[in-house]
Amino acid sequence: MAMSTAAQQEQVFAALDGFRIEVPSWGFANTGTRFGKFVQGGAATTIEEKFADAGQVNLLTGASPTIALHVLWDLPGGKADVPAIQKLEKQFGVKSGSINPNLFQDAEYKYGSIANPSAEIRGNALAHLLDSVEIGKELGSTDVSLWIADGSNYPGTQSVRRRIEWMQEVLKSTHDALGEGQRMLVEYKPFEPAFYHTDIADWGMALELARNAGPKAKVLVDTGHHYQGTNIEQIVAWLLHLNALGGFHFNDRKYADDDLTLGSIDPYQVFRIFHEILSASAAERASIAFMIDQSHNLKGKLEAMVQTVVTAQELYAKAALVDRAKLAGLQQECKLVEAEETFRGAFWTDVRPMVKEWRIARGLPAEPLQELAKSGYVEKITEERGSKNAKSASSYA
Ligand SMILES: [Mn+2]
Repeated sequence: MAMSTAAQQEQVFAALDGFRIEVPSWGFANTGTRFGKFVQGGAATTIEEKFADAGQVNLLTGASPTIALHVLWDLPGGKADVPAIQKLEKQFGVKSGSINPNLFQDAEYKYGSIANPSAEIRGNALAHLLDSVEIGKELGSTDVSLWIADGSNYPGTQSVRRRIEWMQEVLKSTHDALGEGQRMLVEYKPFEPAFYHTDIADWGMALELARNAGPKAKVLVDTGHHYQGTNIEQIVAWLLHLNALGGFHFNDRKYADDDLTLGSIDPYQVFRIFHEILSASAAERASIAFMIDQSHNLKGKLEAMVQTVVTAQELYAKAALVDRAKLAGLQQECKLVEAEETFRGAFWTDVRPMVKEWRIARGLPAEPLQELAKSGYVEKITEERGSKNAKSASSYA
């Protein structure tokens, strides 16, 4: 028997009350492709503008109270920038979220950062990681989130094994500097920017490096960082089983790391991932950080971010509707069609009216995207930031 609408509503409300997803500072700034950069007049040009935009997304959705910070772009002065960030937190009602070191932009990282054959360059990378840990401590942020772009482009040109040892050493030293309550998340990616071998290419490598570093290190799953056809929810189930799932970078992909809007290509996959999360215990679930990792070159940045948070809420609400007790019984009896219909039925439920009810009940705008359009916020920031962005467009080489 299907759940009654009242019971469904209760499930959806409870799920949405507990659902938070972090927005990335870089999602509000101008970014480009390898081929061109289409500058947007309303893009954030300063850390203050990024906080303002994140605050706006949180006001509209009630679900994004934290902003991921990128050390190099958002705290170029390192720890000295912390008081300014704390001021912005108060001003815009958004807290600092994950701290993201940058080990890929500096020219010295041409042959790698924490896996570079040069001990001096590895030392510089470690120093940046330790600075990032300190920044996280001062901001009271839980996660230092590591994406390591290291790899090589030509067979035979690097020792894959030596590079493993070097990474282990740096990651262990970073782990040992973490404070109480702080964590280190290790992200993986099969290729790009390296096109022959990537030093942390899949979840197995990330898991082993995390385990070797210590108990505060967990794996970060970026949904766009998998080969076609990879069963991501199975990876999620394994990481949950091993108490090694730290969090997610959400986005969607059609071909590779495309940074497309979450759920725009395969919403059913996001639903399946959320089902695994909601099958976990409340304690397990509480330790999983949901983050958006998208930077849109064509869509309006505010609109894209609100649309993504709303989509995440809708897919999470759908997954909340899976009758997991019933499903467990059907799985045990191998009642395949009934099990699949129970699972699929939740996915096909139109949760939008219930999500809207939830927004109204929580004093939030019933339609966040429409509210954004009505608010005139995008026009206002385009007006304010337009000339700065036009300048950056002409100086972009
Ligand atoms: Mn990512």
